[in-house]
Amino acid sequence: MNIMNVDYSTKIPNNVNLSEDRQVLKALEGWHPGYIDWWNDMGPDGFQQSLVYLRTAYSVDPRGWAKFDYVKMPDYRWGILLAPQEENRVIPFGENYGEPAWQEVPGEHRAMLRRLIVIQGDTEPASVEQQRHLGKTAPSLYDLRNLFQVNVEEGRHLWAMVYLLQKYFGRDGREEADELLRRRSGDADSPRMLGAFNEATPDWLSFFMFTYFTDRDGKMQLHSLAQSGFDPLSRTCRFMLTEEAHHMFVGETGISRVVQRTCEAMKEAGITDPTDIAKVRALGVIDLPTIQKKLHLHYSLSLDLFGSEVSTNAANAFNAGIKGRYKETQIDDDHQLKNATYPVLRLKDGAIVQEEVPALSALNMRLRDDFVGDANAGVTRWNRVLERAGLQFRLRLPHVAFNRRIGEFAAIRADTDGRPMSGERWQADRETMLPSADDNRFIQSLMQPVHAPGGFASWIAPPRIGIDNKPGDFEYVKIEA
Ligand code: BYC
Repeated sequence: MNIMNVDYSTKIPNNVNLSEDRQVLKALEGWHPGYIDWWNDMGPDGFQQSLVYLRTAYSVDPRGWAKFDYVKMPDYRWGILLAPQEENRVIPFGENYGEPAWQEVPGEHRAMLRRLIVIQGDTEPASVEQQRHLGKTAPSLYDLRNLFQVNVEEGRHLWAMVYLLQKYFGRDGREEADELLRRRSGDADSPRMLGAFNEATPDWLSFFMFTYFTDRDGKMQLHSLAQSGFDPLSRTCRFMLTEEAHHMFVGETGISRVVQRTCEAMKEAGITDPTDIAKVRALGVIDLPTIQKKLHLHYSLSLDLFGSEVSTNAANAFNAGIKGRYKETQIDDDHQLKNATYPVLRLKDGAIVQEEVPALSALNMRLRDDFVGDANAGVTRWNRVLERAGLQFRLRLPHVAFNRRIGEFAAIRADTDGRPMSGERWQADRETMLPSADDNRFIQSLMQPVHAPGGFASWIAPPRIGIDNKPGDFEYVKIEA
């Protein structure tokens, strides 16, 4: 079989020769009904019989890997796709730097590897659960289709991790695969593993912020795991990144279209003061300060996903050759961090100070810094929309100490500029920094579905180009199939 093309003859499409790997095929086929049950219970609420114009991966060739067609979501071909194996690949960092990459799990690192794969796997179904009610309030068929595209691909990413667990981790891998279908986002007894994946995604502005910021954490983490010396994990993550790009596109263009619509409506009504919230809201668009508050929330939740700034777990994973740095192979150093240091923001006597620490222990911080740089690029593009509209208002990322629950700053309250503040001040000012109940009620009031082809809700501009170059009035979802 050509590794580039996917074998669709087995129940589970794949490019890993499953038809000759009977044991793993059997295990995956055994897991499949539970997955479909989970999809029916916790996947998109409604629309399961609608025809959705979705892309499906049919190859892992970067020059052409997906095809678009109408599919009912439960019939989506969730497959197992790994990027082609690189010949003579070596472990690109850590204590085993330069040795041949592992094709089997190295015994001494088994527990650590399994934990990272389980954490990665846990986030994928969690996001589908968080977004399951959004279909009911989609602002257009275009957006509805994008939501479902993201959802089915997160489902595929779960399959990707489950394949690794079932193929390489025997019985405990199978148990972990079952647990991934058992935990539920936000459940009091059996929550998802990481904080941000237990938060609600109650409206479409949250969805766009989530796909912009939280999926971008996914991008950074997947890049680090794509460097792994455990080759099957590396190849899996490399292909997942191909799909991930669209998810962040949905977020970035989603926010951009919301900002654009607000600017247009303000201009038409002759409103120049963005803080004149009541007047702006009366136009049926989301005022800019509320967009900024949503940004504060989702950015700070996403920062928590990087773990503690100083972490021995991260150092151990790097030393072991299991989890590298963002773009590891492009970094010009010893790839072992023997004598290197890295600047970390820390809390000392209630103040935020910068401190040089051994680079090995600062890998979470470093990845978070890479994330901040990457996230800033989109903010700059949103601000161009504001600039073109002639408004002074600018969106910005808050300080990394703002609203944190993990790491150095979990112990303090700080404002959006990183100035420590008392608990009372925080309570008093909270609603100026984070969405208030009133803000959320207003956003909810705008969440009315628009199902006419080519139609868009009052609060969001149409996209500049359609998916797969389709025209503006294309029926991306045939709701009554
Ligand atoms: N919430 O040394 P520490 C995505 C735990 S998103 C709860 O600080 P470490 C996606 C930690 O487990 C990407 N607990 O950090 C996006 C540890 O517990 P134990 C998902 C947390 O170990 C959108 C303890 O605190 N992928 O793909 O370096 C849609 C001390 O840990 C949290 C990954 O995250 C938290 N936020 O962990 C769909 C990659 N942070 O072991 C998908 C895999 C830390 O002491 N995961 N803890 O019991 C990892 O690389 C690492 O586990 C972490 C940081 C990045 C989470």
